[in-house]
Amino acid sequence: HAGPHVGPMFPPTHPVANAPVGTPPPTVDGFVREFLHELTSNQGVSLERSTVNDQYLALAQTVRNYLSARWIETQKKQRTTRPKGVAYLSAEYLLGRQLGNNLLATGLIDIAEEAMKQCGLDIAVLRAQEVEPGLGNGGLGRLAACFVDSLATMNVPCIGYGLRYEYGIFRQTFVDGQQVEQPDTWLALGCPWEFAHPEHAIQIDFGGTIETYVDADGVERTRWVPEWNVLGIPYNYMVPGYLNGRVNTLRLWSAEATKAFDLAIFNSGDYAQAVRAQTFAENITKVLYPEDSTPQGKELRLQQQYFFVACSLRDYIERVLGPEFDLHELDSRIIFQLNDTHPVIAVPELMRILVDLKGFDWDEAWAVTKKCFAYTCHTLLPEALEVWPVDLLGRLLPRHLEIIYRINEEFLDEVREAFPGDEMRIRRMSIVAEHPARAVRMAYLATVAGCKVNGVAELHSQLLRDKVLPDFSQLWPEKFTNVTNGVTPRRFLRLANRGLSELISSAIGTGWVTDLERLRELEPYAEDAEFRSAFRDVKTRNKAKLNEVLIARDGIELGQDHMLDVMVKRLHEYKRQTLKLLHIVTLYNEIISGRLDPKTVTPRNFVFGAKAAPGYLMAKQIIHLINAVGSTVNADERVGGVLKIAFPPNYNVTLAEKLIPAADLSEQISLAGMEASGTGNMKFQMNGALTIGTDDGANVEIRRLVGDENFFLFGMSEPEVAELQAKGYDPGTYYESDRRLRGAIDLIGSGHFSGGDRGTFGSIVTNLVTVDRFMALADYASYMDAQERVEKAYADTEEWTRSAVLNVARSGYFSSDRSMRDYIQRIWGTPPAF
Ligand code: F55
Repeated sequence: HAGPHVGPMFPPTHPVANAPVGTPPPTVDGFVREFLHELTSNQGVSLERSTVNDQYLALAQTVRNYLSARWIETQKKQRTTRPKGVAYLSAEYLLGRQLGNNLLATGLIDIAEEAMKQCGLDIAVLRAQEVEPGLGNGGLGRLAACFVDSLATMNVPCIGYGLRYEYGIFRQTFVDGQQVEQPDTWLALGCPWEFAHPEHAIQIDFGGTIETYVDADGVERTRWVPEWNVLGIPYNYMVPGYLNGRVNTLRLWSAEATKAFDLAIFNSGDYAQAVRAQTFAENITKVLYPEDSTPQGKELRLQQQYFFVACSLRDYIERVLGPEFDLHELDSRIIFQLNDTHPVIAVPELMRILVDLKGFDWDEAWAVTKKCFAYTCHTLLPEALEVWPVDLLGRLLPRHLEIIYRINEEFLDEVREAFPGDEMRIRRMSIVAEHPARAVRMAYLATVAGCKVNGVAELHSQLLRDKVLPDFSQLWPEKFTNVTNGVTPRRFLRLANRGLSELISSAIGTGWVTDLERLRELEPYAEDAEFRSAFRDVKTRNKAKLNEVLIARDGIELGQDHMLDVMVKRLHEYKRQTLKLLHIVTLYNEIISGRLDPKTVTPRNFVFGAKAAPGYLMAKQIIHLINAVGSTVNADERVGGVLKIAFPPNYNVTLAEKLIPAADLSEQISLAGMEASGTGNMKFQMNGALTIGTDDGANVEIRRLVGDENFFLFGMSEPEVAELQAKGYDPGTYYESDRRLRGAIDLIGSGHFSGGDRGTFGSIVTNLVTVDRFMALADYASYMDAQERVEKAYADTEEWTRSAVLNVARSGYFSSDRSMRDYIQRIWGTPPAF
């Protein structure tokens, strides 16, 4: 199963693997000394006078010192071996807290804990001080963070390129149950993990015009005469491999005003204007756009995309490869992996560099470019596919637009040749759409330019071929492939669930941390009553820890000894948080109307976590409804506390690390054919939760691996959805014919959860009964059935635990290490290139 052997996969390690070569292994005393040194020299305070933030920063500095020596070594080695590397281009990295991960990667967890104890400090308190860098929206950004972790751990050279947003994903608060966004000031107390390099600033141009001229050889050429520019400042972050001594780089770009730009204005005497120029430039990396499914066609967003991609290409070509390198061989040293279409403007940028700046002729440049990019698609929703209006693109990047036109012309000639006379096909496939307005379809550009196109789970890749890009997969079937997503077991099992990790290691050793398929060796332990009991103890302790966190964080008290049923993910209609609500409201309605005795109901905590895009009104109303149902049900004495609903605000990576290890049941209930993959589903499985889910995204593969008897499947399959859609879907018929469903919807519509006001949730109700784009009502009955099966199964504690252990044992496939092996094999080219 291991696939190609990538370098020395997990070379033998120093006891503290990321300590500089030749240095003695760190000791608690040494660690204390270095910590106190950092506290006094960097924070300028004594231990007695220091704040928790001082202590956190000094501890982070101490760990960072251990890593930086290996980081420098990794780079030095790469400068001599010159391996082919991956440049992962992603507008988002949802990293989560760094301190715990870096302690784990260096093997310093125990030493640091003891050292802090000797200083009279609790390391848990220091770790809790860190504000996570939330530089992403959700699954796509977290995937990028998992991938760079895996590449470092697998000893694969990789640079992650992205944007250093000053404000990451907004901090969510609830006011009267409604989402209110607060700015995420993650840098306010200082970020000890970044290395700023203003001396390596890169100038990036925008706007202006293009002109033609005749060069020294009498060849007519084009050049871009830009109108304005900004500086890109690189901020480097260390990406340590797990106990292997490699430290890769994540390079995030921050925008500043260029000197030339503001000096000119200063000299003209307009000081205020010069300051405005500064602000204008800094705007580019000010804030992460919080839309995760409907890209905002805003000029600033395109500026962000071009800014980071142009910085990254220049950085790799000029600084990593250097002026001596023959760019005809570019693909021998790099593959640019496009994380969705956000970085696709890199394609015309590379063409511009090669043709306008390096003197390549067009065909030569295109031959190189086509080999250097690969494209990963993360969606199936039509409204999520990025298109850029031609007038906007032409205003900001006139030369790039011209290059895109030429790429399109030559591509359409190829299509004409393959399908003579098929003008409809030409129009369908054109990179430039004509209606409703002229616009560039970025997914098409990525598909034309990429050497490979992949989806993120088997079903998704199939639907990508058949439904999103059918003409392209017909033209180039070999271009299309699948790489099923994965998650890093270091953060989401070893770090987040120390209890389970230790239990696993006591049974099968520690090899699983870097070779997750070895969890298979746990299968026999599912039959071992003692192991199962230990497994339950771990869950119970994780639940207790979660309770502590939720009380401290939000004052939320969960029910004791309840099943923990968790639905955490972005709020979107296709993910169907409303279906989950209909289940809860049904149980509640049956109880208060006397048809269901609460004493016969399995006590359950229902935990939600979800941010809504600020402009997505329906999603915000659903959040409001979850909170309203929560406060009503939790307060209703007739329920007797058997149903508890908790919706802690501001779900993020840090909270995920607390929730997932405590969960019994994982809710993965999207309409089949809508969730590209899901990655939360994998994290829950890995931590021993059972899944209730549809046949969607990676759920399909999870169920195949764990077996039907260990998975609660419900709902229509994707072909059944398509069929119902085709014959015409009418949610009203389901509403009319199902008493419990009608009861639940009517209760919401009655104002029961809104102080008697029928208007508050009126639009949710109307939408469900008349439109229901994602067919929650069609899957309701099947979902309720599946939930009954869950209740029955949960009642048999031993059987449930057996299933939970098997879920863990069969989760090895979902390590992002395996995803990275698949990318290497199917997309990037196999070693020894790396
Ligand atoms: C962010 C910005 C824009 Cl403009 C569009 C989408 C997003 C985004 O965050 N998408 C996203 O998270 N997609 C998810 O990617 C995951 C990783 O592949 C999948 O598991 C998940 O199914 C998909 O929805």
